[in-house]
Amino acid sequence: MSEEKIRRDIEEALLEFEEEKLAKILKDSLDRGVGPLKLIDVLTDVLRDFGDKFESGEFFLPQLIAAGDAAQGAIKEVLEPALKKSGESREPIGKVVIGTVFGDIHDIGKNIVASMLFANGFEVYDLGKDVQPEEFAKKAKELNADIVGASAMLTMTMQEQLNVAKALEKYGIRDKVKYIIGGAIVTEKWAEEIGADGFATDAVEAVKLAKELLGVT
Ligand code: B12
Repeated sequence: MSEEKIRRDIEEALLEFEEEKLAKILKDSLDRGVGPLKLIDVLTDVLRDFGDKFESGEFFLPQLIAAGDAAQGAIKEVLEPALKKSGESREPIGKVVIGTVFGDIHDIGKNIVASMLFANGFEVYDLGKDVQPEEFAKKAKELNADIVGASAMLTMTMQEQLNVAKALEKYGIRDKVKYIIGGAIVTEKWAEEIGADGFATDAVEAVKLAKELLGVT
C-alpha cells in the first residue's frame, strides 16, 4: 500500500471521527510492514492539516475535538504498543519526567515523545496534561530524574514552560536536570530565552536531543 493511500485512508477515518476504522488502518499498515514511526508522521501531518483548516475557518472546533480524540485513541491502542515493544527489555539509559504544561490539554505530541523516549531506552514518568509547574519539579526531585520535558501547544501557555524552569530552580534541582521543551509554538529563541537546555520539533529529534544531553551515543 502506498503512503498516499495510507494518508487518504487515515484522513477519511479522521473526517468521519472513526477511531475503530483508524485503528484498523493502522493495524493493517503495521502488519504490512509499515513502521509505527512512519504512521505517526502521516497522522501528524493530517492533524496539522486539520489545524490549518480550523484556522482558516474551514473546520469547526467540535470537528477538531472529535478528530483529535479519534487520533489519540488509535495511537494509544495501536501505535504506542508498537513503539514500546522495541524498548521493553533494555536497561534504562536515563530517567525522564514529562508532561503538558498547566492550562494546556494538548497531549498527543507529548504522548508520542514519551513513547519514543521509552522505546529508545529511557525510563519515562508521564505526568499527563494540564500540569502545574511545581508538579514537574516535585516529581523530578522525588525520582532523581535526569531530564524534565515540558510540552506547550498554545501561545497562551508558553509562559508555563518558563514557570517550570522557575519551579526547577525553586526546588534546587535546575542544575541537576536537563530541561527540554517542545510543542508546535516552541522556537529555539524561546528555548534560549527561558534557559532550557534544548528543544525539539518532533519525537525523533526529541530522542536525539535527550541522548545528546546525557552524552549517550
Ligand atoms: C488536536 C488539536 C486539539 C485537540 C487536542 C487533543 C489532544 N488530546 O491533544 C483539542 C480539540 C482538544 C484542541 C483544543 C484546543 N486547541 Co488545538 N490543536 C490541535 C491540532 C489540530 C493538532 C495538535 C496535535 O496533536 N498535533 C500532532 C502532534 C503529533 O504534533 P505536536 O503536538 O506538534 O507534537 C510534536 C512536536 O511539537 C514535539 N513535541 C511536543 N511536545 C513535546 C515536548 C518535548 C519535551 C519535546 C522535546 C518535543 C515535543 O514532538 C511531537 C511529536 O512529533 C493543532 C494544530 C497544529 N498545527 O498543531 C491545534 C492547535 C494547537 N490548537 C489550537 C487552539 C487555539 C486550541 C484551543 C484554544 C481551541 C479553542 N478555541 O478552544 C483549544 C485549547 C484547549 C486547551 N486549553 O489546551 C491552536 C493553537 C494556536 C496558538 N498559537 O496558540 C492550533 C495550532 C490550531 C490552530 N491552527 O489554530 N486542539
